[in-house]
Amino acid sequence: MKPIALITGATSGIGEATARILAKKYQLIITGRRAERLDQLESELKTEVQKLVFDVRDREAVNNSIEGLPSDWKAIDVLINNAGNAHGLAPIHEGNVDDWDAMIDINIKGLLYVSKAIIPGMVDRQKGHIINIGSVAGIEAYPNGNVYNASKYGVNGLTQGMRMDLISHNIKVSEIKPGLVQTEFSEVRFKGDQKKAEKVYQGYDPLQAQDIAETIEFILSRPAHVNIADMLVLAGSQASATMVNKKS
Ligand code: NDP
Ligand code: 8X3
Repeated sequence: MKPIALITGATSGIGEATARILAKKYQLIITGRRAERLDQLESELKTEVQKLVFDVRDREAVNNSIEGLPSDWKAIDVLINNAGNAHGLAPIHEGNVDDWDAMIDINIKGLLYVSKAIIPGMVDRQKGHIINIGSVAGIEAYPNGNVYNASKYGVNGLTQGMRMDLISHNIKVSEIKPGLVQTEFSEVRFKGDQKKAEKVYQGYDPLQAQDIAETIEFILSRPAHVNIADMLVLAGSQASATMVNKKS
């Protein structure tokens, strides 16, 4: 039987690409709010799949979904805490409080709710690997990024704390901090404004979801005595969160 990996945010971008890559070696629990996308993905994956439809902000739904897994799916070996987004890009004094709530509730509290539902089982089994998807935005603030930055700084802090708390239980905790990845991220940040979203990725070759998925695959493929604890993965033309060598 293959080991079991649960991926949050598998309906698009990094999470979806990760599901496609990990399907080679893992049974997968794929999660997200958009059920039809999970159905489509399941039909394309050549591995055993369980689909869980929940909003990571809904603690009861998270718990019920994970508790409701069939008994032979409960021993989750790998957790990819990927679900998350930026909502808005505005100076702090003009920020939309609903956007702030969304980013804190999804990127930090949602990650915690899912982790809380899964980590105790890993502790019981004395086995597991958690990979949190942070961001370059979690080590470098940038203008108008404020609350998104804070949410990813939070992921960075949580990753370090989780690693310390879980080290004695044989559970590895890693974080990947991607730079600019061309996914639905900017469409969500700009609330469906395609022109604004496309502009983010023009004039250079941004990272693709596949690049981060391959990084996840690499981290998971290391032997037991190695933990890739922290990886900053930038686009080739990117020097920092805000510095990109654009051709036009
Ligand atoms: P996408 O918008 O393509 O994917 C986001 C995923 O998160 C979707 O599957 C979405 O599923 C899920 N998600 C969002 N909100 C919720 C919610 N409330 N409950 C459950 N699932 C949710 O973006 P990316 O793939 O780029 O983003 C994935 C992660 O990578 C995020 O944590 C993001 O912050 C991080 N990241 C992205 C970078 C980039 O430049 N793209 C760079 C650095 C980090 P659904 O809508 O179906 O619920
Ligand atoms: C996403 C990357 O630079 O848009 O976390 O914040 S960035």
